[in-house]
Order: sequence, then structure tokens, then C-alpha cells
Amino acid sequence: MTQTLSHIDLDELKATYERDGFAVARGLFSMEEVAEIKETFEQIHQNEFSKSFDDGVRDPNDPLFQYPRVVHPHRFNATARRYMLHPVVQKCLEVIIGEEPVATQSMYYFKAPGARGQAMHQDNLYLLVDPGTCIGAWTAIDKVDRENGCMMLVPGSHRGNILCQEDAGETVRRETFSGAITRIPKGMKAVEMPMEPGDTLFFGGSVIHGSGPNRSKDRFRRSFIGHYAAGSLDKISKFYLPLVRMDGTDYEVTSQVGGGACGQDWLGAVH
Ligand SMILES: O=C(O)CCC(=O)C(=O)O
Repeated sequence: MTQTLSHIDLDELKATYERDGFAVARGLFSMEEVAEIKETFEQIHQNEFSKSFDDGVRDPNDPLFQYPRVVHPHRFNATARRYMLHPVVQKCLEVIIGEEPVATQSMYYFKAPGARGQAMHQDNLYLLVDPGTCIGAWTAIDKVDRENGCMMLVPGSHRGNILCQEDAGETVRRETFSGAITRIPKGMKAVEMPMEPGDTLFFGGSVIHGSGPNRSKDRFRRSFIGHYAAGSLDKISKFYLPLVRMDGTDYEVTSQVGGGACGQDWLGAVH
């Protein structure tokens, strides 16, 4: 490892992750790095818009039509790939999962003012990592809070199973772009996760999480997201192949039947 993490208490990060299913590494990325990520995706938005992800939004007035998600940018952009494989993320993942991670996905959400959020879900329903689960590393590019739709997570939900989803219904669809939702089990409650630019939230693939709409008039809620798994996995949904080792080389494993892009209407197999 080339980089030490003197500003992050890795033991505390791991202990919090194990207790709640998620933990934040505050200030993991510098302001220069945050600016580089932001600039990279402004360029992608301006010059390579056709590479944005099609979430099926067709209303030209919808902020998600104007600023769609970018999914798997590491497959066409070297800077996105470099940040997905960044040594500070690798170090945190190694400590949290206790073995060599592999990258499964990168994403960028602009979440422009007025954009809908993403309904509550568990990532491993989509990634279908087996054995084990996936783990997200969600880096705030802007200051995020309730108003612009910060992440919301259910502490302790990582100890439960992957739950069946339900059709999201009209009310949830008005506030999120998702067609399906995972209901929060009785006795559990989601907490909001306000973050500063450069903070990275690590969360396990069974943790129920999502986000509300961006209710602000003029504040984007941009985030760069990597998803990972322990390198000893056997299978993953085809959508995520080829995986990428942290040294940048491709890594093929067997593909699962089903799964797919997180947030799409997959109600599939529960295991
Ligand atoms: O950024 C969001 O609103 C949701 C992101 C998410 O659910 C994920 O990365 O798994």
C-alpha cells in the first residue's frame, strides 16, 4: 500500500461498520480530488452524454432526464477508473472486509435540484454477490443533507436477510425513480447521513438504504460511488462483469441468473 491513512481511525471505522452495517470515513478524499471528480463528470455530461444510463425517464422537464446517472464510467473514463481503484478506498475496504477487494461497479449521481431519490433497497439483491455480499463506497462531492437528499440507512439491517421487494406504488414513485421498494422491518428505523465533500460512506450489501428527493432550489447532490466485493467471490450478476482487481486488471467469475442495475425494477430471487 502506497498511502497511509493517518487522518482516519481504521479500527473505529471497522467497529462502526460491524455494529451498524455502515460507517463514514470523514475527509477520505482531499478537496483537490473532489474537484477532479466533479470536473471529470461535468465533462462526461457535456461531451459524452450518450454514455449516461437510461433509467427510462422520458419527460424533458424531469431533472433526471437532464442529469441522468452515469453507470460504470470506469469502462470508458480513465479518471473514474482511477478513483474506483483509489488506494485510500482499497485500504478502508481491506480493513473492513479483511481480504483483498475487487471492484464491481462505479457510478455518479448528479441529483440535480428537484431530482427524485432512490427508494429503500438492499444492493445485493441486484449484485447477487455469492458467497458474501457487496460493499458500497459512496463519496460526497457536494455537502449533503436532508434538503438535497442525503443517504438514509437502517442501522442493524445488515444482520437480516435480503428481503423481497414490493411495487413502489405511486406515492414512492413521485419521490424516487425506483419501481420497487424494500420495506423497513418493524422496530427498525432509517437514519439520515449528512456528509461533507470528500467524506466516504461504506455500507454493506444487506443494509437497507435509499435517499429522498433533492428539495433544494439550487444545490446539486453529486456523489461518486464504487461497489466492491471480497475477491474470493464465486458469482455475481452478469451486469457487473468483468470485475476489476484493485491493480486494474479484469477479473471474470461465473455470472448469476438475474440481478442487474441497482434501482431498476428487479423483484427477483431472494437467497
Ligand atoms: O445515492 C443515492 O441516492 C443512492 C445510492 C445507492 O443506493 C447505492 O449506491 O447503492
